[in-house]
Amino acid sequence: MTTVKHFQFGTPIETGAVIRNVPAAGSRIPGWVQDEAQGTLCRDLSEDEIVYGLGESVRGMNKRGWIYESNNSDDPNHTEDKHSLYASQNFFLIFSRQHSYGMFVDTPGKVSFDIGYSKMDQMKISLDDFAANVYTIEGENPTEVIRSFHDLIGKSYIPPKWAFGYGQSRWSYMNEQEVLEVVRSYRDAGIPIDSVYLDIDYMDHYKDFTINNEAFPDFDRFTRQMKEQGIHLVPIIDAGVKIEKGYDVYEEGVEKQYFCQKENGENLVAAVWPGRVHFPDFLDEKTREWFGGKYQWLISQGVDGFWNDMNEPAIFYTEDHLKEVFRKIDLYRDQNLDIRSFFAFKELVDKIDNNPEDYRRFYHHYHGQLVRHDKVHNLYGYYMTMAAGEAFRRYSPDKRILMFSRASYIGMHRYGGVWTGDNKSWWSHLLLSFQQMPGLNMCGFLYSGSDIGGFGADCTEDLMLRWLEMAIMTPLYRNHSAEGTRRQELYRFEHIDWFRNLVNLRYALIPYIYSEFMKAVLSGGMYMMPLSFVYPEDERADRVEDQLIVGESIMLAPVYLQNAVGRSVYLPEDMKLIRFRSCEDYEEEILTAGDHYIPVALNETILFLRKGHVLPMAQPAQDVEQIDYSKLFYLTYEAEPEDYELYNDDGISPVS
Ligand code: MIG
Repeated sequence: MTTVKHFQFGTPIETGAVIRNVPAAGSRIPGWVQDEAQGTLCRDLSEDEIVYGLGESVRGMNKRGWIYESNNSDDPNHTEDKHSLYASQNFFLIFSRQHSYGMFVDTPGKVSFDIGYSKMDQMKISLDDFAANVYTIEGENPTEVIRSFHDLIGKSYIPPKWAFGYGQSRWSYMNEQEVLEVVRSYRDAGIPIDSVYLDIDYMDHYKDFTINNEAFPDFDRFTRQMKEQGIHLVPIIDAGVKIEKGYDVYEEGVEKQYFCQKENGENLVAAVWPGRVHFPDFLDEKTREWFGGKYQWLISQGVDGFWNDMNEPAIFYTEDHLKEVFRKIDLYRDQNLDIRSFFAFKELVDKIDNNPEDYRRFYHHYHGQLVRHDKVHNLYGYYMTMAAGEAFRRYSPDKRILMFSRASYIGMHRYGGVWTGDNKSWWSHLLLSFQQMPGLNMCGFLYSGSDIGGFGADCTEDLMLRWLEMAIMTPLYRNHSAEGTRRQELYRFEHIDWFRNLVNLRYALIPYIYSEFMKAVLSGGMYMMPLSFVYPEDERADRVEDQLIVGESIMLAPVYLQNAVGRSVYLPEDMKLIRFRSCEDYEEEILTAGDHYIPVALNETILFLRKGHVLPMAQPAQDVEQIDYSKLFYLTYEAEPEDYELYNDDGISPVS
């Protein structure tokens, strides 16, 4: 049994995140000290309370000890000192062995969550505007609370099944030949693959919904040719629309007033990849319908997956701000630049991108009102993805389309998944991306994952191996990297057989991964969760930061340190260790509850099978469609294969 309550204070701006009507029970939240003048909510935290959630934020699974700020930011340096990443997922769960308490602070503006930063035993939520819909959920255990929350916000987006296969991405594969070479190299190496991602250079001068015809002379034919080889091409879509005479998307947008305007009614001129752009006003229904319809142009050419980028939105500069900067720089021209003035001078250019002032320069048409962008900033990526999601329902009612986004807010989880953006090829980010998964799941984003191998910086072979092992059950399984970094397609490394075995193992696990993912979505539950969700009575379990439960049968405990040849693992109960070198070459060993040091060589993946549970597995296949469900085999630990309830479907038809 859970108790869901709704409180409303101030005049909150609607977000659309909550789909179930819970009448507001007043404006004072029991158990919290509310200070309207300060715009804060405070509550003490007892020593045994753990705070989970807040989506893809920095630091560990237990969020205590830092300030997290919901302010969607295009910041590619995900270091511990940051407060905001790309998403605002304002749900957290306070867990103790006695009770679980969830809270969703539903407001589209800036919110900060000081979780034991100012005072170690206190939590303080601050809102820029003291107006919000707040939902609290009390229950006996975390699983119940999460189900109740997901019931409130609606089920997670479901991708096509092929989107659980391996994806290869790079900024950018420049043309048809490069894509063909990637596919051929994977096939030659015998490494399974289902998708190749097209980054910004597939477009003509970074114009959304165009194709560079020199690089891809017959895109329609090419996508279909790829499809015949079992490969889905997944193009990127950016938020900004290039300002260019004769470009239809730009001209239609200007004519029909689909773009965000400034106070004086002119369209805002900002800049991203193509130079000057306008931002579609995704908060306006008519703009969504129009922009969403544009995806259809690519769908009609055989595309069945997209990723939405730069939708915080990222801003290099606005024209107005740029002018100001030039004017100000000039004031320094004849000065003797000393310590203060030099840095002030330097900052003028350094702080030009994603500048807070720029987010106050433009407006949205939202529910019949003009709303300044900063008040609804965190909804922009959500509504862009909603535009696509609504269009997919219109134009592709019989077929699921892959969609994931960089910026997000709770509510977007019904239209697409997320990836965690521009991480780095760092060991610390391998661990970070593991720890981000349960927070994302709690907030409803079940289809998610990180750039495997790391986006920025140079990837090494051992890091790539460990990352693929860590992510072996992560729904989105995509290797992506930035321009200028070391190439990290798997066939470029030395031990191709290790990579082949590893990705084969991923494919062998897809029946389980898909089954558990779908069951979690359909029941409103979690797919990847902290140990305390399964062992709430175990006081060691809730302090474990580097192990997760995936579905009903498996515990993961990846190796995440450079040069480590094993790791310590805590078992809350007896478990069966399965050590895979390949799908055929594996060993099973029963381990008793407690602490163990487990050696794990670079080419090994370890899984822990829970007692009384089953792990269904398939023979490896070169792509998801070829997985043969008639040849499943089962690893068991004090259970029979029949004890496992396998969910399966055609992987394409929409499921409601
Ligand atoms: O910041 O399109 O996060 O995945 O490769 C660069 C180029 C813009 C950011 C995305 C990244 C993508 C890149 N984009």
